[in-house]
Amino acid sequence: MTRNFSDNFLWGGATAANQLEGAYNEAGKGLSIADALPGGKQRFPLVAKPDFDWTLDPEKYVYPNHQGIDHYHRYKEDIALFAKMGFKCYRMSIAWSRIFPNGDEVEPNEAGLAFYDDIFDECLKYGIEPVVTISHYEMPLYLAKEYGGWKNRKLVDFFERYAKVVLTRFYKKVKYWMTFNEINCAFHFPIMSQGMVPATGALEKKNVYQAFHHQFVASSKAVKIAHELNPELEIGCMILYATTYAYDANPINQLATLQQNQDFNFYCADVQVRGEYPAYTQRLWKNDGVDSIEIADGDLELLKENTVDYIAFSYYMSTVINETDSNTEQAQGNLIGGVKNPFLESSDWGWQIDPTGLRIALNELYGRYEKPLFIVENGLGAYDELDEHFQVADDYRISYLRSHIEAMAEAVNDGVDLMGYTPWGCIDLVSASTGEMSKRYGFIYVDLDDNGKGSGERYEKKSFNWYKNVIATNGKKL
Ligand code: BGP
Repeated sequence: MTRNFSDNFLWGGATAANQLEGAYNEAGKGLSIADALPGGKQRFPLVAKPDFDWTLDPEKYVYPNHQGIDHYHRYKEDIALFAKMGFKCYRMSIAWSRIFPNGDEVEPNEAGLAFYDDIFDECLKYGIEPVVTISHYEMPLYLAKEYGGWKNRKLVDFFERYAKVVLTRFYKKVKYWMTFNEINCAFHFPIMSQGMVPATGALEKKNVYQAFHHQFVASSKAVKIAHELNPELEIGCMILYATTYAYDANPINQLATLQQNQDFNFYCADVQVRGEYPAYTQRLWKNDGVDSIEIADGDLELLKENTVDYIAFSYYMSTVINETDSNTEQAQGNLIGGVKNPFLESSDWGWQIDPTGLRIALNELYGRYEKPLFIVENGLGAYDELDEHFQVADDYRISYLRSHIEAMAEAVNDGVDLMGYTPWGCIDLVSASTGEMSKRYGFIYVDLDDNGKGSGERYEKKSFNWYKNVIATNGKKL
């Protein structure tokens, strides 16, 4: 028996404010942490240095997030293109620093709110359902610099105020929400989602676990606000999921794989979905040399009473664990690496391509939580070439997406409740890990290079029509 994707399946695409809006200092917007990240492959090595203190140095570096793809001024054209593809939904994020420029103000910036009103109206005009991430790697820079990021409990109050403002303002226009993008990525790189760098304690695990706790509490507060506004609102957690294989049948590698799954893939979702810290928490903290963290009175009740409605996740690749042989070849990855898998091909950036891993991920997540799942990021970062006819023959992208959608369909046949699919970077945008424009994911080509030079014009790639057809046939014609 072949099942179909549900009739209301949410086909769409995904972006994040800091990677496409630009206009980084317009209409009262404050700087976000993303505005302080230099462009190029040096991005993460630079910000991981012990002396990185968020100081901008425009003489030395380019800051591609300042300009993004100028979506702030061109959003009508961009959303019209999404509509042309037949998007049912559009996953995007609100830039916190547009609403609260420093993060600790009492009153929001009306110009920022008005901008998102316009964006949502534009989407709704075409029948596109907005799916909104409240915080996607773009907390106000001031909160990172002056308060030391999420290890500081004060952030809970600032986030609560921000979440309350945006939920209250937009809940009649936006039904689907997520709190923190890839919350678990902080295990590897606390700068993006916790706003902490080595100079402010990012290397001390206790700070990372403390920051996670504050984010869990903040997330639950947002869930509470949303459900009080309207119980029909759906608000999810969002994790980075990397299907994890043991290198071989050696029980040592099998155990390490089980623990890697608990520690990286499940820890945050366990708290946000089940409402309590999982049984392996003490083992995990102890492995990282942490005895305890501060938990305020009422926190655990709040977590228990305000769990998420669905699990959103990003899936780009799988990873392999080998504890018994340190000489195995290493792979690159989406903030995580691991051992190279001899059975898989890799992208131009060394991320291992594994559609079957997506079917496994869907089954693992659904088996564990039995809550609806939403794939809110997936896709292939590749070098594209615009030819003299302004066309891009991105057959490699079509083939990547086709194989992943096939895997999704199989997972639906397996019984998984899947709400939707929003491939990452549906329009080319600035890469999160390297700040490059040349790492492209989109169905729409944007004529800008790594230095932000180019016409900025938009062109439909070959994958544009392909995806349009996928949506029109509800995933039947791939
Ligand atoms: C995820 C992030 C996105 C996005 C994507 C692709 O980790 O949530 O913001 O950028 O990965 O990564 P990159 O841009 O580094 O290729």
